[in-house]
Amino acid sequence: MIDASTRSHRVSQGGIVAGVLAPHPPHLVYAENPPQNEPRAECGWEELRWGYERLRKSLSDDDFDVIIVHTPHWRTVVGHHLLACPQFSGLSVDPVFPHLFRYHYDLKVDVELAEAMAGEGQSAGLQMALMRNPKFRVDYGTIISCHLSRPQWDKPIVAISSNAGFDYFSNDVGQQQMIALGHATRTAVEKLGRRALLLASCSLSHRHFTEEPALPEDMTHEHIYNHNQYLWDMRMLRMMRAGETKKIIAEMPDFTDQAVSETRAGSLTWLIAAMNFPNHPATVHAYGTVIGTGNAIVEWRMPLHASTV
Ligand code: 2X7
Ligand code: FE2
Repeated sequence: MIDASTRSHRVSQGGIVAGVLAPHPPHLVYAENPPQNEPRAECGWEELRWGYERLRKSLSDDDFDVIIVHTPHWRTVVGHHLLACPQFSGLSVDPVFPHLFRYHYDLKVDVELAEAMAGEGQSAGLQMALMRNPKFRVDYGTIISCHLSRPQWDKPIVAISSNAGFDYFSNDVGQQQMIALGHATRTAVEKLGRRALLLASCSLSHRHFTEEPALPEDMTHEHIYNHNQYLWDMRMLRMMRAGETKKIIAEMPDFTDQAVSETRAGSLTWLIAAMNFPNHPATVHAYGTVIGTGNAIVEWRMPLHASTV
């Protein structure tokens, strides 16, 4: 039994405050019309956007120092890379949807934490690298998850690339690496006493349409395109709501293949391992499709941080 004084002691020591499955369809930023994004939209994808709104409300009382995000759209062939300059700014354009996402970003990085994570990863036998080029263009997976979770951009971030181990070896090998990276992340956070919000920037099932409607936000075209993949998404969400994260990890290689899922990038496995396989229920803030892909916004509040500070 952990009493209140133990809890606040642990909070002041730092740790993972919450972990979130925080998908990054550029359409969601497009439909929000923030000043940083050039294209303008009328509306669209409300279920998911309102889900992100619920997430932001849920997080608003949390006192976290840093956001750590694992992104599928910064692909690295050799090792796991981390942003490691104090600041990055520039224009991020989605290569597939340049008419929806042209976003002017200006973000700060917790370099000390990035270095500590790289050190812990290396000690665990992983190949790690630090991105020291301040002109490096930050990918849209990082920017969109961070923007939708915390549009104020008032917290430093650490962004982690997705290594191609899943493709070069197998889902099982890729997953083992992501579990090691998750543990290394948690160790670094705790050693430095940071209070961290973790984001796994990925969708679930990934079957999508092949022709875009003339008006991208015309919701009459938006739906699931494959029932089997939808059933897989529902199975994953059921396990999340039941606190069965070990079962999720066990089934992840099959889910990844059969639902052609973006979990192939490793983000969700990393998140679950970093939280040390929680067995309490997650909150599903929303599920919806974007160009037919399945996307869920899911929050695991870590119990030690649930009602403290
Ligand atoms: O990168 C993406 C994605 N993961 C899901 C939906 C739509 C576009 O881009
Ligand atoms: Fe994606």
